[in-house]
Amino acid sequence: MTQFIQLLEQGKQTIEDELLAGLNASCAHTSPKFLYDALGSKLFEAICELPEYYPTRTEAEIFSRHARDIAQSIGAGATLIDLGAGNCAKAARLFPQLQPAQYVAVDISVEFLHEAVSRLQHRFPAIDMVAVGMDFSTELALPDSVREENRLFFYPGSSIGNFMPEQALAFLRHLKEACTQDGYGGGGLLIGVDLLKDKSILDAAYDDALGVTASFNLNLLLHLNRLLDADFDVRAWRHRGFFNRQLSRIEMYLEATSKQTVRWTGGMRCFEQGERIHTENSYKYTQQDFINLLTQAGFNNVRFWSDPQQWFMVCHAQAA
Ligand code: AVI
Repeated sequence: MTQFIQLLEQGKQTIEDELLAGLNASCAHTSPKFLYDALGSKLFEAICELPEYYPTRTEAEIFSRHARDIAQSIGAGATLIDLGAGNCAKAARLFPQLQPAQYVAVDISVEFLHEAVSRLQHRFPAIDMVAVGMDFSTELALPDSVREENRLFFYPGSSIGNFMPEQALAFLRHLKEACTQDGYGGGGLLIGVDLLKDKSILDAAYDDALGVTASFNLNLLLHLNRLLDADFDVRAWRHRGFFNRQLSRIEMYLEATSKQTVRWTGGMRCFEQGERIHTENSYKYTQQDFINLLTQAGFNNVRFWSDPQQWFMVCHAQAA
């Protein structure tokens, strides 16, 4: 029977403190995790369907083209831990080839996982399943019912790109430790990584013609209004998303289109016309730079698969 477990959720005060520290900083900023309220998650799903947003379909092509090879590299009987599982669709496509012994779906709230994991358990009754609600970017202590043998962390979609490189390294190190804790070996990491490419392709992917990415970014203001009881006027802001070559990253901002004062619980800030809130980075790696990062984090025997244009790669790295 599937287990559903919610671990400690961040308290309202912690969330407010984090947001206010960012909004009051000289260069205002917010963590990308605040882009994903219920509407933000739907808008992100829509982004994944856009012609300009190549990562989702390119990664899916790599998985379907190389499924056998990837499954062989991993071996059967893994404890498949899906970080940011959402609708669980990406992991589910691997089940027939991979034949995991246990599937662990992890997302920020176990509520998001209920329907998807229940449906999946029905389709694959022989696989033991656990759904866990936790913020895995800050904490990786999994419940006792998660098997310690042969842990394979699955982190697709190039979400690793949303960490600063030093945070990405620290996160990868944590994953490596979580694979090998208590002397268990045999585990590893299966990860999707977006690769460095032409600026024009990257710019279009994060500033699409339909304006879906703009809506995704602007929706953050509605989320902030709810979280902070703030009065951001969405119409007084615009989306900016572009590739910064020097830092090898997409930068997303919300830019004030006029001078304005925004009020929130216990404070306010005056934004000048053109002043920005930095809402997301999305780092783009070269194959070699990312493999080096995995090695620095303690992983070894890295194998990778890419598409013919080399726009994206999927890596399997061993922990032991
Ligand atoms: C979730 N993450 C990998 C996406 C990315 O490409 O960095 C988020 C995103 N932001 C704008 N478009 C997509």
